Amino acid sequence: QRFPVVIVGAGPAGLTIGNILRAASVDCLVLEIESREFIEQRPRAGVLEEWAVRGLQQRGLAENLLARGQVHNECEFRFAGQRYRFEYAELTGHHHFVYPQPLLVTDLVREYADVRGGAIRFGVRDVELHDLESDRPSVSYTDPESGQRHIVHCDFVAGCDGARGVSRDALPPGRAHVSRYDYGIGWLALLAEAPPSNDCVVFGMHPRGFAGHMARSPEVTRYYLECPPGDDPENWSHDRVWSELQERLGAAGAPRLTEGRLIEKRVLDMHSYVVEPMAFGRLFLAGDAAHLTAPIAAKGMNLALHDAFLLGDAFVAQLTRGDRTGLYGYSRACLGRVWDYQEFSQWLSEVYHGTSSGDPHRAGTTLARLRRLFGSRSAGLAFAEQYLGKNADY
Ligand code: RFL
Repeated sequence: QRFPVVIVGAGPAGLTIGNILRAASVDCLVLEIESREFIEQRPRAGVLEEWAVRGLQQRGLAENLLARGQVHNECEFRFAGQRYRFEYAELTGHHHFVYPQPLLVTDLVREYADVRGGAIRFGVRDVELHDLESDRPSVSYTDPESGQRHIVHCDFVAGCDGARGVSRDALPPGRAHVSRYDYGIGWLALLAEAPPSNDCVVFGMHPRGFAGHMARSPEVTRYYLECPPGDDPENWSHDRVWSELQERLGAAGAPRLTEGRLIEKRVLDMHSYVVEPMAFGRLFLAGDAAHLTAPIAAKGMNLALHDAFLLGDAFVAQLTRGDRTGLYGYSRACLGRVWDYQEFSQWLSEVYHGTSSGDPHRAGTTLARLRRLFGSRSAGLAFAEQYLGKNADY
């Protein structure tokens, strides 16, 4: 079997690249370890930056998103018992979109496999990458039904298999550097079968710990509660979750949260990593496979899409016109935005977690930072620019 490009992983990054290639009539094969049903339901991100949506739209991938996604213009900070609205759209003219990741993945798979005729294998096992430094790389996998081993020869491999994939391990230690940052903080990530309790995102900075409220749909709301890293979700009963949320997100004039059944409850240890460079021989990494951003600033899926636009276009330029410049510059072009978002996540982490650090000095500087956000237009603008994401013309 031979395909010009093999894409490992059918997440937002891999599927976007696949769609870009198919639109240019370049053949590719996507290999995914999970089933189609599983990836279409896996709950995760929801906040998309405007430039990312525009990038999808320009590639014919945003029809449902634009019809059904919500536009978000402001967010709310709650601290010291008060509510503070941050109207970032009014300040900048830009907004966010909220569209759950499983819906985006569903749209991308349908377009890739059912409309653009892209090849995809679900449920594959033991994916291995071979001869990446040669001009005849290949990828092998075990077929789930026959149990047979297949080898696919290709020109390029796109490693889009997320944080727990195998592509990153194919980079020899001497040829790539992985830098890591551990926040030393855990978040209990929750999905509640309950309508949102506010008309925008809420960030609660409380001495008991950070809490977050993010609408996902009219019926489902995502909540976060700061907790010790490595905490057991079983330590968090239904009653404990809701009483902590009510307390940490409580503020003068704020209605009580609408409670509901918890349909997801998992502890995320806040950590990040960056692989440099994001390429090795014929392998190009994209999305979480190359860089993990703790969900503090809701940037991961946006970065995955940014990489995918650049890599998809670069493959098309190379394979249809022999133009190598996109692939040569790919890693450097991605890493600027990656580091920018890593820095913003660290800055925001201090805002979220400073008041609960137990250190009165950190709590004092955090509150000063928050007051500055609302007292100074230029501080507000600087925050809004990072929060909304770097604008890019695609
Ligand atoms: P994905 O989505 O993890 O997709 C990788 C795919 O590869 C498959 N796979 C393999 N396939 C073949 N062979 C192997 N050996 C494989 N190993 C794995 C996997 O099954 C999967 O289908 O990576 P991608 O495409 O890079 O996309 C990254 C985003 O999914 C991720 O950054 C975001 O979900 C992060 N994130 C958020 N990002 C945002 O931009 N905004 C948000 O609001 C936001 N909220 C979140 C988040 C991540 C969260 N979790 C669970 C860490 C909220 C949460 C709770």
